[in-house]
Amino acid sequence: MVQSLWNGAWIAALATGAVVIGLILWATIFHRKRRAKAELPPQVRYNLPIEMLYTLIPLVMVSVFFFFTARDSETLSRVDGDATVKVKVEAFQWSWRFTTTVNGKTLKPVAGVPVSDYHQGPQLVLPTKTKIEFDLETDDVIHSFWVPEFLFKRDIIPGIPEDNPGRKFQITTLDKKGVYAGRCAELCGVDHSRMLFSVKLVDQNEWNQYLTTQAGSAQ
Ligand SMILES: [Cu+2]
Repeated sequence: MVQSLWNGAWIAALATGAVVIGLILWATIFHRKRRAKAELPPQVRYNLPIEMLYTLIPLVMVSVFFFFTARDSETLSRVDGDATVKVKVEAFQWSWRFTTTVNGKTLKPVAGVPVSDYHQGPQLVLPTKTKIEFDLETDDVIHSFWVPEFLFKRDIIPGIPEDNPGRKFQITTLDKKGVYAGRCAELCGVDHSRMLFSVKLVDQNEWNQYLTTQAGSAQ
């Protein structure tokens, strides 16, 4: 959905650019001054139809952009609340603390320190093909949770109460195993660029194994 919104926005922008550049070229080539005469061509002023046209066309274009963006962001921010895996993400200057709850059982939190390689940062392990709910919280300033491969990013604002839906999002489309780089996407202080983490997506077998190893250390 994010990819097609992105593609659609680019196609619309390129089409708009082509029309604008086309009009500029048309005006400069076919309406240039041909002879060295001082007289002005006929001036178009207070022409109601033309003024309406160049008010309405941008309005229609903006409305179309707005419609698709609003429709998709509405779908993307939907949270059902019934996810079996819930992750509490706590951002702080300058790393992350992840606390995973599976079927109501909370695992030991994973916390990190500022690093220069995301492999060294805190690692959040999650199962593929599962509905996962994230709850974002910050201890200090504004941060932003971003895993580029997920095509999703959300700002974490201090002081937002837990029942505010803006803190939460859910993902159901994580289906490819692997280790994905994550970072903070909001300039948050001197070590902002070292606020790195990783998300490891595992299949159901590995996930069960992971839960077994975590069981001993569960709170
Ligand atoms: Cu940050």
